Amino acid sequence: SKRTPLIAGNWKLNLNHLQSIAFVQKLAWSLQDARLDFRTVDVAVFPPFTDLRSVQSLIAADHFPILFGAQDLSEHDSGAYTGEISGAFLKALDCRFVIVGHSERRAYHHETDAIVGSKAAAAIRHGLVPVICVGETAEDLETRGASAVPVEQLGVALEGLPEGADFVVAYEPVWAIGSGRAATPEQAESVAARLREVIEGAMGPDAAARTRILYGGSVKSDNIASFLREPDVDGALVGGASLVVEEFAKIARFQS
Ligand code: G2H
Repeated sequence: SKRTPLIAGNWKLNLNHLQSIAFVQKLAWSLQDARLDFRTVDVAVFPPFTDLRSVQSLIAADHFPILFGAQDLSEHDSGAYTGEISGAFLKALDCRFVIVGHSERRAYHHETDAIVGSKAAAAIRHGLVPVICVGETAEDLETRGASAVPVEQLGVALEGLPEGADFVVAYEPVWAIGSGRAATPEQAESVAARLREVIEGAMGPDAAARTRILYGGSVKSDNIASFLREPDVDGALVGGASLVVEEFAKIARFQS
């Protein structure tokens, strides 16, 4: 595809700020030793908020070609919202990306499609690239098929985005997350292709051609290449396997 693949490591609630420095350093060295051509793939990590400053400093000091982002943001820009982190704060830390609407936040923090849409809009407002997560549960899959819920979720999330907005979509079937049971490449492709149509309908053909759609859910070094061979899958959002340096480095090197 004409789109540069994106390999994104979602650390979730793992690695404190000290561990994050050692991890990113080892990852960068491993990728440099392997002579990864960073012009052919974007590699990004998504640490907890409290790690971002350390990761930013390390990457800037050593000129590591690794991108980073946060796992969530507030839909608000400032004010009396105890415990929240705004897009402006993330931008000030040089975050490129921010994940919005991960299924764990939808499930445990009651984030609705509308909230996820507001968060995506907040990200854009602050010059961040939202990684908009969508995906069906096992029950959705049984009752409505694979694509109905992700299509609905993405439709709502795109409603508030301005024309020309730069965003990424991550298709993560909930039944495949952390379960060791990844979707097949064919399943991922069929939903990704539908999501690309949703992007085209909402944002136009240029956006549809340009926007990266990732697959997420039990991605590992031994299945990554099969997903990336699909025409509408442009990368992966990786959880568990992103926490082991050599494994994540292998995933980033899926082309070699
Ligand atoms: C899905 C994925 C990363 P895992 O949540 O976002 O996690 O790779 O552990 O299934």
